[in-house]
Order: sequence, then structure tokens, then C-alpha cells
Amino acid sequence: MTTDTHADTHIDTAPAPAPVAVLGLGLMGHALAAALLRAGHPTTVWNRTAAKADGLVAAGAVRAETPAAAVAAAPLVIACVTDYDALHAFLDPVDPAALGGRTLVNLTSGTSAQARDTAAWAAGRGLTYLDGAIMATPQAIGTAETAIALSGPRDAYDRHTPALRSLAGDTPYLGADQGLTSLYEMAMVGVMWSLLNGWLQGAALVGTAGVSAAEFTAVAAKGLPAVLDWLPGYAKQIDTGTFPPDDATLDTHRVSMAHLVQESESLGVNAEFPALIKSLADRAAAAGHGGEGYPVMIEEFRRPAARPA
Ligand code: FVH
Repeated sequence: MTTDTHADTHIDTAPAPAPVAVLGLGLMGHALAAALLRAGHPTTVWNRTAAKADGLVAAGAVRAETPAAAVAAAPLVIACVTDYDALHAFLDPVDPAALGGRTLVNLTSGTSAQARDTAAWAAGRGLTYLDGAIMATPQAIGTAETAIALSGPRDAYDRHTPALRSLAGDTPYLGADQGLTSLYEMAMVGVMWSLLNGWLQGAALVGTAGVSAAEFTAVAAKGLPAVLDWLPGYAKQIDTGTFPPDDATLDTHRVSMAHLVQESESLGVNAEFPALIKSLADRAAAAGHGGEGYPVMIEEFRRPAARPA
């Protein structure tokens, strides 16, 4: 905030929060609209099931009766619905003339191809398009710890950053290619599910000894920061294409993987997930990489399927 002072007169020159339209008021869209309202943005909302807007309207939002009316209400339009089919179901029928000159920030999840197709669709209507990926739950929207990554035209990103910062403390810009945020998002949900599945496997294992998930989690959480610490060094190996076994060889990991499969099977716990991990490592070892560091497994992830035997 900047303040001009002349004698005892103070003129607040901070720009007023810009008007925003939010289309899609599911769990996430509702949280987005609520955060914009809290930050003082004049907020227009639309949802296919109109009743989901009631609480927001009571809190000061303006209800739009149609997607076209919502788009007409603000230069910045934020959409967050189930998927791209849902997005196009209500935006395609809107008169292109009404879309022209607006910026659409699409926080709907999808593939990079869907994001790029939507960028081309938007360009055909004179609509500026930023694609976004929310890296948070609805409860965290509007807090400093939340990140929403964005890609698309830089000037549009810069222009709308103040409003976007009402939603997330961090809004990393990933580049001009609108497909990038979806690509990152898919990569990140893969990391999330791998972590969650490993944790579930662990909870099932220790559960056979009567250990609660909470007890297990308290101990497991102590080891996780160390794993995160490995990543920058491992990333350097991937980026340089050299995989020295600085901490352990892949073969050492494979012995441990065999123990995990054996432990699971002998305790009657599902062993599919550890068996999958081991099969990838076994293939890398069969290709001659057993003596290298763990990140050499990147080669198994880069190819679409197993090599023929
Ligand atoms: N919730 C989360 O934690 C995650 C965090 C990371 C990113 N996602 C993505 O956000 C998108 C929306 O997720 P959501 O949690 O808000 O989902 P729902 O609560 O199920 O709400 C869905 C909204 O989509 C509307 N909708 C669906 N189909 C249509 C359609 N054909 N036409 C118009 N609107 C449609 C739905 O409307 P209604 O059922 O209430 O009428 C909701 O507004 C999603 O991409 C996540 O991956 C959230």
C-alpha cells in the first residue's frame, strides 16, 4: 500500500480490489470465491446448481443467473469445475463477443493437451487464457502457505497477480505454454499418490502388530524430511545423466524391496504395490544398472512400457 502525504491529508493510492467472476462453486470454487470476498474483491458467482451460491451471496457475492452474465461482470473470470468437459459444457455456448477482452484463469484439473486445446479455443474468441494448478485443499485457499501455479501470457499473469494472491500466498509462473501447469499438476498428483500409497502400505504392515496408524505416522514422519533432502542431488543426477551410487546402489535397494514384498506376503498384507516397485527396479538391474544410484530408474519411467523379454 502506498500513501501520499500533503500536510495532514492522507490519500490512499492502493488500487481497489478488482472485480472477479467465479464459475463453478464445488468445494474448491466455493473456497476460491469466499477468499476473494474476504479480500474485498467484488465477486460475481455462477454455478450449475444455483443453491450452492446461497452462502456466498449472503456473504456479499452477486449471483449471476447464467455463465454469460457472470463473464460480463468482470474482466477476470476464474473457473474451477470437475473437468474440461464440464468447463466447455457451459462456456462454449457463451457468445464469443462476450468473452473477448476477458482473462480466463482455469483452475480445473486436466491434461496438458486439454489445457493447450482450451488455450487455442480461447484464442479463437479473443479470450486471454491462463491455466492454473491448485496445490492445496479448499481449506487452505486464501492462506499464505498455499500455492497456485500458473502458465500463459506473462502480461496477463502480471496484471492479475494481485487478485490471484488473494487465493494463494505463492503463485509461481511456469511459462507461456498453458499446458505446463497441467503437466506439473499431473506430475505432482503422481508424487502425492505414491507417497500416500507407500504410507498406506506401511500402515497396513504395522497394523498387523496392533500399531495404530497414528503411532506409525508419528515415526514415519521423522524419516520423510531426509527423503526430501535427497531430491536435489538426485535431480542433478537425472539432469546430467550420470548416476553414481553416492548413498546406495540400486541392487542394495532391490534387496530391501524383496524384504518388503516378503514381509507383506507373509503377514497377509497386499504386496502388489511393493511388487510393482521391485519389478521396475529388477528391469533396471537387468539392463545393467544395478550398481548405479537409485535415480537411474528414471529410464524405466521414461519408456511407455516394459521392454519385451
Ligand atoms: N478439492 C480439492 O482438494 C482439489 C485440489 C486440487 C485441484 N482440484 C480440482 O478442482 C476442480 C474442482 O474440484 P472440486 O473439489 O471443487 O469438485 P466438486 O466439489 O465435485 O465440484 C465440481 C464442480 O463442477 C461443476 N460441474 C460439474 N459438471 C458440470 C457441468 N457439466 N456443467 C457445469 N458445471 C459442472 C459442479 O457443478 P454442480 O454439480 O454443483 O452443479 C461443481 O461446481 C477439479 O478439477 C479438481 O481436480 C480440487
